[in-house]
Amino acid sequence: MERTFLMIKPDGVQRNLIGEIIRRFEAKGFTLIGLKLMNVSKELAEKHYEVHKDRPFFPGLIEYITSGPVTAMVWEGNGVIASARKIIGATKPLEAEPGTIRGDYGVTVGRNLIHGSDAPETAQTEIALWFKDEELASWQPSLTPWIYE
Ligand code: FUP
Repeated sequence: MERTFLMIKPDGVQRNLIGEIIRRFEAKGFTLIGLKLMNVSKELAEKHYEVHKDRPFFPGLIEYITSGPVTAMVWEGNGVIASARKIIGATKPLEAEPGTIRGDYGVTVGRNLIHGSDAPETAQTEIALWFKDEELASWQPSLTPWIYE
């Protein structure tokens, strides 16, 4: 089963969208296997966004991510990495389709509510960066036979 790392950013938490966002992935049929509300250190934020370290928006991005608690999550399911990216929508919320999280709730790229891993390699790296093995639950919800053939 594939796994991805999702993080509700400080704006999503402050705007009381944690439940609404989790609901969308639950309703789709994916399984929540890791969940924590946490403050993010500058060091962790910089590691997570390392690929962007030379971009002009990097300092503002780090300030935003460390400005208040985030909701770090690991979700499991067939095709969950690409599917979660579709559910999240385009990076710039004004370009994100209505019906996506960013399309429904966001306006600006610097407050785009949620992060989702973009590929299997980044999912693996990000899960290892944010979670210890023992923080992840391995379980099969009773609905699984009604979601997968
Ligand atoms: P995404 O994978 O959709 O989160 O997008 P990126 O990895 O390209 O960007 C990571 C984060 O950098 C975005 F969520 C927001 C921030 N960013 C900006 O603030 N300005 C930009 O021009 C591009 C990205």
